[in-house]
Amino acid sequence: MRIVVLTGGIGGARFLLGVRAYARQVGAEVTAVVNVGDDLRLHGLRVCPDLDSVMYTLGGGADPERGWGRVGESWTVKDELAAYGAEPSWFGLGDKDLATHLVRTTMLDAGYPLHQVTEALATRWQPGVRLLPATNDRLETHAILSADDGGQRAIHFQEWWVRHRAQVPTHRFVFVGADSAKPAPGVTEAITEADVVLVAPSNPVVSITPILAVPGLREAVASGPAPVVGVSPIIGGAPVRGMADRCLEVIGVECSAAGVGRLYGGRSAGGLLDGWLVAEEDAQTEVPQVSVRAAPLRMTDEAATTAMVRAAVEMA
Ligand code: FO1
Repeated sequence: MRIVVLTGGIGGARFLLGVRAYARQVGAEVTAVVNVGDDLRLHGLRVCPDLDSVMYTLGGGADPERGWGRVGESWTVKDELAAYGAEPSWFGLGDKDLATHLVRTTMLDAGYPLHQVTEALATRWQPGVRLLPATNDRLETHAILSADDGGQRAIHFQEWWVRHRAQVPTHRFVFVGADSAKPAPGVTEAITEADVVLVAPSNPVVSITPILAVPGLREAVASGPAPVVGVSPIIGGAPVRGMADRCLEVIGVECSAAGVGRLYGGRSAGGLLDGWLVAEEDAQTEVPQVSVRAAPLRMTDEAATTAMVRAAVEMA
């Protein structure tokens, strides 16, 4: 069996632990198509937060509390950069984490595409699933705010997320580069050859939507042969972690399992989903043209997450 997972963020990385465990039980291959909209360049380095969260989490190197960056991290370089007044100082680069950005930036500057760089970095971490960036091309999520002159201005998603903690009035998100980005090599093939496509319980607005914004990718999923089952990131009207509620508010979508299910939409109604797995407290959720099933969705440990994955695949 071939499983493809659309994923991003910390929740998506945790979900992949369960997908990998399930795949080992049933002998399936897993390809994770990972969001790159959070990527940014700072201090001369290319940082890929979602690819790194997935790689570190599956490779056993992630800090379990933070969910991003490395366990047992130190911050000497960060402090030295701050001592120079080198901005941005609001985005913390750990000393161990920096090695990843240095290797990635060196390889990208040497001309290797991001999907090959990702494969090279994963050789060390052995994540046990294939990691593919949604695209090798520039695709950056920016938040559009009101400017002092009455106009509007864009800031990078990371500034919105980390510096402002999403607490700044925001008009909308834009995915810079989406119009000309192409799916990374292997992405479309993985989707069309999949037996099931899972949409991880990631942030629907800034982790899943940027993946689907890559021309051709949404179509590949929606018109592919594999059933598509999503897992709700919202339980009882609130995100399990992170700020998906703020993101949904920006785009005017109700922060509920139903709201996100309708955002993705039913495949026979031009959307994405065949199935939508919701938490037991949301069992009454209805999404037009989508079959809804309830299961425990709290990823408290790998066994719980594996059970969620099994429920989603069985739905498919
Ligand atoms: N998140 C924070 O809240 N503060 C940080 O200083 C921070 C640094 C950071 C460095 C590398 C990295 O891969 C992720 C980092 N994150 C930080 C998390 C990041 O903003 C989010 O994980 C994703 O971009 C959203 O899912």
